[in-house]
Amino acid sequence: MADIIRSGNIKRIICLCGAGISVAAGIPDFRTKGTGLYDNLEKYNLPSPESVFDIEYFRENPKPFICLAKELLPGTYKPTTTHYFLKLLQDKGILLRVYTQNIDGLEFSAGLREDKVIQCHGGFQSSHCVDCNEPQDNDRIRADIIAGQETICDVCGGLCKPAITFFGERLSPRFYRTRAADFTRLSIKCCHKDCEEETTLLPDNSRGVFCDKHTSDAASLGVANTSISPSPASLSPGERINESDDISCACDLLLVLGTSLCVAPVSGLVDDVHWLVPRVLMNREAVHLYSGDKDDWSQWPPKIGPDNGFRFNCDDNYRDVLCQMDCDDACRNLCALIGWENELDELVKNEEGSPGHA
Ligand code: CNA
Repeated sequence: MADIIRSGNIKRIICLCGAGISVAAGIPDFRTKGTGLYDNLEKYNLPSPESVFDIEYFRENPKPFICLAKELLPGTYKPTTTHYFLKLLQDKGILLRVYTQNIDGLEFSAGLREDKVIQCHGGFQSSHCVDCNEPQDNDRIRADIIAGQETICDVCGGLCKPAITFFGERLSPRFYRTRAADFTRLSIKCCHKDCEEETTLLPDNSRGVFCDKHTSDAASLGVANTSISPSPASLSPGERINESDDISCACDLLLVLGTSLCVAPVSGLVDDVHWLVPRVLMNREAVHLYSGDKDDWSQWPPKIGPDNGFRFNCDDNYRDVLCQMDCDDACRNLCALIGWENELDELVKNEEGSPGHA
């Protein structure tokens, strides 16, 4: 991996991150036994640990979430070596995007630009009422969280919360838009009749895709009548696309760091990259493993489904790499092999204690 990065052939890295990258900062992850946040919530007798992020449960009992939110409020923790590794990739101009499931905002504390980061599960940057959706004063919410009390909406009396995505809530439109652009890209024309705009298609062929201008028309369109070929809407799942079609890929390396990949749809991003893109997992445990033999590799794109996953131990593995260790060590080792260790050290040293960090 170090060799191909050093060669300069890698230009658009996507990093997919989870709670593990912030563990060294002192923020426990969710599922590590004995130290995870779920364990710390035991006193609330939650029906299941995930209930803390369940919107229906929150309406009944917001206290566990408020307790957790207090723990994770931005400004309390410092970024880790892994966060600075992401910054280094940005500085080198080879970072396409960071998809983080974390809500702690440490990517920004490390200096990553807003356009480079997708906070898949939202964050604390804004707040709203869960009933009437009225935007709320963030400082007020923050003060209430610190005081351990809920915030009541002035307009309708409903409960308010930061813009963190709960189970049962849709991820942001920005997540879906950026995913479509960053992952496997097939150059096709928009499905709208007479539109010549280029647009994107995800690898499962699951839906017709329209250019930005026509996305909102999608529901009302008779796409089957389009004269433009190939029309993704007319392809059945798994149908082979003409080999002469220009298949280009926005991402050329996927790094997956510190996540159990248990939460969809983010977990599915691993299988969204083009099948020739190398994938590296830097994690304490091997996760999201391929577990069957039902893939039909004669078809392109391969179907997205339970048969996907990392193929570390499979004979036919040609692109998946497992670095089973703490991600700070994995990032440092990789930097050492590439020859970037001093630059990483500089970043960690210079940024430490800079404004905004606790
Ligand atoms: P998770 O399910 O708790 O998994 C964490 C993974 O990281 C596990 O596989 C661990 O083995 C691994 N791990 C732990 N420490 C390290 C380390 N130092 N180096 C490498 N690997 C390590 O967390 P996910 O992110 O996969 O789950 C998604 C949830 C967790 C998201 O919705 C987050 O919002 C939520 N979460 C966020 C934070 C945060 O913002 N920092 C903290 C805890 C949970």
